[in-house]
Amino acid sequence: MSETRRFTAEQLGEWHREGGVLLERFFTPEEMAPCRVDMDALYGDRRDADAPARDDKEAGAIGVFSRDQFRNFDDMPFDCSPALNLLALHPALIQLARAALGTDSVHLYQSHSWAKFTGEADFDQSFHCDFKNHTLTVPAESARARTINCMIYITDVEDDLGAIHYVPVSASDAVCGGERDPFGPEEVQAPLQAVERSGAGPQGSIFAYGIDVYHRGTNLTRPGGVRYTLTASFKTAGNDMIGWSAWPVSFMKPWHIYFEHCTPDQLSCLGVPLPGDGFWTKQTIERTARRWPMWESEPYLNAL
Ligand SMILES: O=C(O)CCC(=O)C(=O)O
Ligand SMILES: [Fe+2]
Repeated sequence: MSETRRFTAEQLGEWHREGGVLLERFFTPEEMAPCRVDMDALYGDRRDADAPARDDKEAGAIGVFSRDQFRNFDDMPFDCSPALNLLALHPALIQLARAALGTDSVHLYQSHSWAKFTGEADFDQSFHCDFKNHTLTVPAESARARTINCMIYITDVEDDLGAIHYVPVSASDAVCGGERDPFGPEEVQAPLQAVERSGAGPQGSIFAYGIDVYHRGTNLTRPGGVRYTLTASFKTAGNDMIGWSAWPVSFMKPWHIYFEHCTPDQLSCLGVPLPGDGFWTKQTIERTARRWPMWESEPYLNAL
């Protein structure tokens, strides 16, 4: 893959050291424009431009998770154009995941779109780590057994538009030592908040983090505000500790978009073996071609 790297060694070093890094303008405005159109098509009619910002907490209280924060949240694939559907499999993102995890063999295990509108909910959350719903164990220490979790900003994500807040690993270690409680106990909330950073960034940026990083969603307070994001989470292929989506479960969704538009490399991130893999025989290729008629089977046939 001859994709130009869109991240520096310093940024990758920060991700390894501190667990989270903001990669500003990773995607171009040209790449983002059709994704924004897709998000509007999927969620735009849910917006109430006149809704006042909600703040369900008492003054100074810590945020809480609530169901209404997730009202406009959906797992890939999406009923829209290929632009948003293929964003999580962009070659530059796959390259980032491979570099971070230190392996060529990565799988996309989670990708969801999420629309947040001012007033739809109080989006303030308490500090937590995402390993609660990505593994039954705990975050790994070795890079290869970790995950890289990317939040892609399809709109500008400014501080009054619900920017994620996070605590770099060195700062949270100073508060909690090596302790990581996925739910974030009450006694660490205020000290973590004192050292939190904002992940605010312009459209096309990525906040790349790990499941061991304390972070929280924040409220949208701008009148008529909207925040669109897409998640893309990668693991090393074969890391059975990590999970979220079993892609075939959503077989009624438009998977044909992927078979029509993805390269073999992109498909491999969904668990479709690469050309040359022992799975591919004349029969498996013929059956796959019948199932997905727009699939380009030639590279697979050529590698037999
Ligand atoms: O959307 C965000 O900014 C963060 C949300 C979050 O951390 C979560 O729901 O686990
Ligand atoms: Fe989270």
